[in-house]
Amino acid sequence: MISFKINNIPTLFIKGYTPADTDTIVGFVKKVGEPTGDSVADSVLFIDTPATLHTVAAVRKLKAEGYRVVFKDHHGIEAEPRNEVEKNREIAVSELRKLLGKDCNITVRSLHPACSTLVKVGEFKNALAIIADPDADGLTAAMKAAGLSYPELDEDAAKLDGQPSLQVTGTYISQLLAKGVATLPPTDPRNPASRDKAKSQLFSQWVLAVQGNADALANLKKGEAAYDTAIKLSQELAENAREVAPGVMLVDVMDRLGFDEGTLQVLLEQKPNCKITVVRKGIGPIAALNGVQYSLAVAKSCQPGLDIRDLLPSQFETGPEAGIISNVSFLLHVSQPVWEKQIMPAFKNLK
Ligand SMILES: [Mn+2]
Repeated sequence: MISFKINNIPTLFIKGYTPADTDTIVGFVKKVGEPTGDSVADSVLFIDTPATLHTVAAVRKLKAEGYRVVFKDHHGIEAEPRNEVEKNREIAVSELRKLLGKDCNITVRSLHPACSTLVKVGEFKNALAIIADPDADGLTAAMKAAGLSYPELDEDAAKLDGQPSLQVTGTYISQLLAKGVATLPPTDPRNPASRDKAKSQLFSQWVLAVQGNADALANLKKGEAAYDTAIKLSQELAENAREVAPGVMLVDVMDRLGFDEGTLQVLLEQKPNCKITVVRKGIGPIAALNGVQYSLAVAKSCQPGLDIRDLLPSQFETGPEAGIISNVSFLLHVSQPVWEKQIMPAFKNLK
């Protein structure tokens, strides 16, 4: 759990994925303050947090306690729901619209690549609390809502929330955040707090650096050196990539640590005829259960036009246990059995 004040507003970074997350959100807000009957001072902004049944439960509890909840997000489903997660997303979105009315603005990523574009600078500077997605998009959107911004923030946020190859292409300050995120310790199921602790430090340092704090900026620059080392390792790995199907470039990084996935992806995409990049790795939510995870991404030049979920059956189970995770059309993560039984044969059907 990551929380700190942004421009004096207590901000909690969390995904509402479990009943415990519901309790954490409600507990956080209640600890910050009791409702007073003032619609501004009682406002709790949810921003960039995907609508789930657990976020709905948190919103419902907060409303019942007398808080005003404003929900702004860009994880709406763009087409027909294709799996349980997407079906539940649609249910959760319609519940939130019913509960919140005009205080609910859930849109789609193609219209709002960054959630910062859903708020005006300082629109929630007198709010009680902010609940944000624990990533760079949630951070930048929460900052802008709280009244801390800079001219290029929206464009930076869209890049930070885009595919890995875009993430380090923003302004210098934005690059420092992207590079910091890229070199965070990986999610370790045996020590889940280690990544959160490092991320919390990075986020809070970055908020200070944006405000011109020299020490924070110096700390972020130290992180840049670690990133440079990661770039060199990525270059070595890219040299060992194999074309496993026409236009599909795979690199195995199972025993490698400290490389940068965004850079690796860019280097793979630069190989002749590359349509899809694949990284076979030992970290990630599927790898945490099965030991191995294949992370597939559509090369930038093939987007839009190629929906990577077309490699899957029309209805599919999703989640780490099912060995399939895909939230957007250009990214897909699968287990070793799904890779062998489903994905490899399906490459034949790629146009
Ligand atoms: Mn986002």
